[in-house]
Amino acid sequence: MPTPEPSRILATQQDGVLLLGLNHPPLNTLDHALRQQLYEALQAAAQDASVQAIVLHGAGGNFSAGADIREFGQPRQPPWAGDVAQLIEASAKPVVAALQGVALGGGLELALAAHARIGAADARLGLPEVKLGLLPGGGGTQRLPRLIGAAAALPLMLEGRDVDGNAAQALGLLDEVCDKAALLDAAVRRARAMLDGARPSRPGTDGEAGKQAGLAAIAAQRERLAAKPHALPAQRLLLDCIQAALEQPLEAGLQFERQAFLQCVASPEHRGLAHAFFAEKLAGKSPAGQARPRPVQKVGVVGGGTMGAGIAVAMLDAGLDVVLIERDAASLQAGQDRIGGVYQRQQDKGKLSAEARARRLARLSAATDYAALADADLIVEAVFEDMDVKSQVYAELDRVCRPGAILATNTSYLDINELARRISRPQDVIGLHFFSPANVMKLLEIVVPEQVSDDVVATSFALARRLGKVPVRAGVCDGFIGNRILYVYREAANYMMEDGASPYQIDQALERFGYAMGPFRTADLTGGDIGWATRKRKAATRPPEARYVRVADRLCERGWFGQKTGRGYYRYPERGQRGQHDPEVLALIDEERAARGIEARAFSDEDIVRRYMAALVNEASKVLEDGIALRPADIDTALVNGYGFPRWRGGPMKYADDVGLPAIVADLESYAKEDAAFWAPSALLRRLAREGAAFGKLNQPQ
Ligand code: 3H9
Repeated sequence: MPTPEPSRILATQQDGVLLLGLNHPPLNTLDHALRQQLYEALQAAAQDASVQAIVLHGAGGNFSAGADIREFGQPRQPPWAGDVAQLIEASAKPVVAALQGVALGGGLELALAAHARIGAADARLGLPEVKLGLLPGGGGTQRLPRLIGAAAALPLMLEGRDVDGNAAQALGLLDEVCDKAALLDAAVRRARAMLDGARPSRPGTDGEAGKQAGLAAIAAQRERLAAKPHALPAQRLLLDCIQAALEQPLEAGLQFERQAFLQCVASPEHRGLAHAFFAEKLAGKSPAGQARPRPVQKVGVVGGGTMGAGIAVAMLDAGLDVVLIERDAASLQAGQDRIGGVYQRQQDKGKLSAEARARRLARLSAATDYAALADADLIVEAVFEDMDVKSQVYAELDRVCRPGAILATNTSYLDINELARRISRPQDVIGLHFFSPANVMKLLEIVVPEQVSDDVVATSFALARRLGKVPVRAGVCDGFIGNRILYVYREAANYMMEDGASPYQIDQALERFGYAMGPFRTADLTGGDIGWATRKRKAATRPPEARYVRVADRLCERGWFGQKTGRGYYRYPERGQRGQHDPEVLALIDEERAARGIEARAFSDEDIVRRYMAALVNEASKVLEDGIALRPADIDTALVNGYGFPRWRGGPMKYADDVGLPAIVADLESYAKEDAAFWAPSALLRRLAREGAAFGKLNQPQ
């Protein structure tokens, strides 16, 4: 016989107070069974004479992470979270919500309907729906503005930000903050105190001044969104809902919210964002099975350049101790200054207090002698991208580091297998590929060489979580997942430029598609010199038959490296200004076309996007075939978090599934008539298209 599912609601009584514990571990998501059982428990409590008041809490450390996102793809059954919330609000017996762990989305909306809220100081309260292309649909858009005022409620919902217990109390979201261990007792006490009918008043939107402040905040946000090419429908609808909260009675506002919520659920933006959410969860699971992470507290960073300094800041921010190593005193000082500079800028912008900065810097030490790494648990090498230079660093690490220390490299494309083979402990070597600025960018490629031991992989995933990064496992090859794919779609952009599209048109087409910046604008930002050096280094090994567009080299020969030199593909007459089109660049491209006998042809914006995406998806599919990425979700996660792919589209593999793989194959086949070596569809892509399958299928366990 199948074991019956445990009850979603745990009910106990204390002093005439009924404690209803949400019991759907680990996060008490509000799936249908939980909503149904809670609804029934509340109805029963209303009838039960022994119950004088109710405390709603979460069993197992969390209140609730909100609606079960997986249910949004399926027909949903009542009672809705909003129905449960209304029952709570209408209860003649006082209801107190006791919040600990996470109280997010629909979870917080239940609490907003209660007659009082009490929470632990470290609880996380928020309405993050917008991050999933949704808006709060359980009454949150109506009750939060009424509780704390529309002007304060608006940014919380529009940014999907969460706040801790103390901040929530300051906002008026919590009536009381207390110790986690004392939470339930305090909630029972408060519920009993409310038995005489005294309920906290809701200051909320009372008064004309509050209403006008709210309307002004809404108008300002509307203007801001109107200027954004890709504001989400959920963001606009959210503002409409908050306005309804200011202008309409609660019941009408709730109905308005319900319609807006259903519109969001049906939007492609929601599907894309939900896909990105689950792709990240999948990518973030260590592929090393049950292997236990090694403990990490002291980290060495070798190299204090931009990358090394950013990595050091990321580690310090996560509470780790850092030893910075450089080859001489001057370089060491420069590295320390870079780290100090990052914190100084954060402090100047008001993002970091002087005390927090001092606490972080107190965990930083610096040395020119590798002996300082003798007791480090993990070392990240971030020196110049050259096998010999890195090998010398690794030889030193091999000599001084304690057995069991993890030796990580931040290389972007060198052969980590080769690096590992050159030392006596290849099992401890792994790639941790950070993206610049390393303390800001979310993506961390965890590059897994042949001989690495499982617990080193497990440690790297655990470290990524601690750093607040989004990890993706990658195999060893030139460029790993992201840079390997980037190289190919950048080439597609170069080909289109040489064949007739201007870099400005290409950028514009891709920005309209959803990239924050097109490829040529991005090249100007990152600086043309780095790519130029790489191309020169690789020139000898480039297949002679491969097409090679020389425009970037020609720009670099003139010293036009992009923003930092004031010229690149664009002109930058003033620092920080958006680039202007440059007729000299267009003339230079014309010269290149003439030299190659290419007659410029017209590309529509749609042609540009199709070619760019076909090149991207085709290389991504080869990355899968080669086992460099384990699943399409890993590619989606990498491209969204490290390469500016629009998150609301879910990722390139999700995009390919949405367009349909046969259409992508047909495009590739037509382009292959021009250049078969570059455009021929990968075997995997052909097979999936033939079978009528989608990449999404490969995300499920086979
Ligand atoms: C909403 O509430 C709409 C309402 O307004 C309207 C109602 C009508 N649903 O992240 P973790 C899974 S919208 C389904 O590793 P952590 C997650 O996939 C919702 N599944 O834990 C993973 O599964 P698996 C608004 C969910 O401790 C497992 O739980 N709420 C949901 O690092 C563990 O997750 C949100 O947007 C969910 N809501 O972080 C909150 N949440 O093990 C979204 C998690 O199979 N969630 N899972 O891979 C989060 O931000 C984080 O999960 C959280 C915990 C911070 C809560």
